Amino acid sequence: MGLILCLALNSSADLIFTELMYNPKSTPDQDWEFVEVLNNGASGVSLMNWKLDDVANGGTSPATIIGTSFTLAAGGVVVLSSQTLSAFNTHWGTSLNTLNYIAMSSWPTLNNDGDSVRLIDNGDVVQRALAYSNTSPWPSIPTASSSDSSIMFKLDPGSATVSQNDDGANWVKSAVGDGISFASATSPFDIGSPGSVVPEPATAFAGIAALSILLWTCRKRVNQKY
Ligand SMILES: [Ca+2]
Ligand SMILES: [Ca+2]
Ligand SMILES: [Ca+2]
Repeated sequence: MGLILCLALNSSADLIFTELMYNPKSTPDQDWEFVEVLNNGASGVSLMNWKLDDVANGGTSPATIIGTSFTLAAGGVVVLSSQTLSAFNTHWGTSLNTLNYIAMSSWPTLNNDGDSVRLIDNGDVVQRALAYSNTSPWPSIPTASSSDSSIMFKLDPGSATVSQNDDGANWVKSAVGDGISFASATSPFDIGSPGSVVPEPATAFAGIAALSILLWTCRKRVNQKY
């Protein structure tokens, strides 16, 4: 029974990071940072007693225990931040969708010039580690106070691999108008898409193709009629 439970909790989880707000415009910087994680696997993953850290970095390596009962369903997305859910909701406003959210008791400050984020399970196994940078091939986000955007993984999360997730070229800076991102409700207006991931391109392309065929058929019928 114990073994089965361990396997259920600790078998390699297929998790990918889908968004990192490592350099928000709002201050203090680390208070408004967040990370978004997608369960890319076929079964739910319990995050009870997992940790989020930023590895050894500049002498600070806080390990934050996610001491809450939470199972991230297959295909589900969760946002982790140091804010209470209420404060996070107020900050991001009505554009925010219903959110899977975990308010962390402490937070591993995400360095603005690059860092590593790790998800460590309840058996101290690193289930996912991602090293990001603020320079090419990663989206350039300067360390100046003008920074305001998160970066998000731009490939179809449903079929993305971990190595694709690790490649900075597959990330893009969030921008209002990209179809998924929006500005926060409170000044100084951070930009991101907490809780939402990039739509599956295959679905979008299929939709566009279907619409094209429909329009072509309609036009043909109109032309035939007149
Ligand atoms: Ca930061
Ligand atoms: Ca750090
Ligand atoms: Ca997002």
